[in-house]
Amino acid sequence: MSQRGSVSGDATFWGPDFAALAEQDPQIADVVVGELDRLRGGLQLIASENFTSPAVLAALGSTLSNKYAEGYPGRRYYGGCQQVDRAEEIGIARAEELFAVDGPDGRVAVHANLQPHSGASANLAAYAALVQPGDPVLAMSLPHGGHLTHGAKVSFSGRWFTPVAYTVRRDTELIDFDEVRDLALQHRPKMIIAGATAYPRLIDFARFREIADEVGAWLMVDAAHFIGLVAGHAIPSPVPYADVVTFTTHKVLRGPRGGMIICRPELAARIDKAVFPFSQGGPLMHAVAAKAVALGECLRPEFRDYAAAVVANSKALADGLAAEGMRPVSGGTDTHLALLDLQELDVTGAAAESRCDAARITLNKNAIPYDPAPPMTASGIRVGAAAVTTQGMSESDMKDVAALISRAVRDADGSEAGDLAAAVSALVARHPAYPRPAGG
Ligand code: DSN
Repeated sequence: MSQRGSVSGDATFWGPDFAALAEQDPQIADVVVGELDRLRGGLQLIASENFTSPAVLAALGSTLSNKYAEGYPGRRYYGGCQQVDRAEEIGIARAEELFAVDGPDGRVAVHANLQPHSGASANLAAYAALVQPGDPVLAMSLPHGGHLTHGAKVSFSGRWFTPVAYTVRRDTELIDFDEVRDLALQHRPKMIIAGATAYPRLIDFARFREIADEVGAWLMVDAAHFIGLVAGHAIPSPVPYADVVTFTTHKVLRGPRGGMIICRPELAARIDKAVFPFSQGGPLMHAVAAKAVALGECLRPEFRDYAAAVVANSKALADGLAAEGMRPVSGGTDTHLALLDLQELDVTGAAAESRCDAARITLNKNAIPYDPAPPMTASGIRVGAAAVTTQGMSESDMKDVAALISRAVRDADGSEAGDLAAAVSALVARHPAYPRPAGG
């Protein structure tokens, strides 16, 4: 088989050419190389990040970036969309195959929209499709792990709609379903949102569905964080319960930066119109093609192994950090991420983030439930296992990672940063991200 596999057409490929960038614009080439070095040389533990494959990156860097394609496959406002139509059709078919679920009466079909530019854009489109300005929307409080688009006053969601926030219980740090139901009965929301950015546990979608049905609300699941685990069959799917599922494609799912929506087929036209023309113009067809590539990767059996390994590594990391004196919020994790309370160590989340940064460990400060500290200081850190699992680390590596984080977090004067950075480099060298080709 040739290097180009079974690709038809002109054999002269024209795609990302790093040498051309280096020659034409050394300043930006230096940024690109610097970022690759950062990824290769450190530990990437931000729970919302991952390492995309070279195939995804090639689609992103392709000439599909040039094409205007307002509309949907076969119904565009521009000519010349034959090729981008194929990319979007392939991606939609893969998404529909990946996220359809088995119900009591056979496969439950879904509709997919690959055009949202981001998770926030996907959420805006879901609001636009299902609710009216001013409507009450019930979603998780941001400081308890929600998202800006779940009703924060600084976002469209808090300004144009009437947000009502549910929280987690103080004792268990789990979603308080008694409160969710009470708030739903009191405020009669038109939409309930399940999903979070810093909630380490499984979400009971059936319970959310019951409450939504009781008050006649739509159920939207913002699955951005965990959709990759759903795609890999590592955790239960929200699809049987939700009217609409929104997500990003770049977290555990391991695709390009972007958004997507899955919905029940009867909502397809509403969702599609809410994405284009209501809230977006031309889709980013290079990103749509890259999403198709990632969805193809998710359909392979090895993605299930990957998703299971992410959860195993995340649990091992949370356990390791607990053994080092950091308290996992809710007692642990069922997913790709853990939230750690550092109050016992008397170290703020902000200090921990910058101390880890000095040791080449990238993670983020994060509010914990009922956090006494302001968000830019925070009392916790959030860690995720998606990227380290992609680079081949295992549960035993997570013990080493936890020990390195612990030393870094306690390194108040920075005296250990050099030694720690060297230890991090040695660890990641055993599992290189974006490995250099043999002889390269
Ligand atoms: N900013 C993302 C995260 O880190 O969780 C959510 O949008």
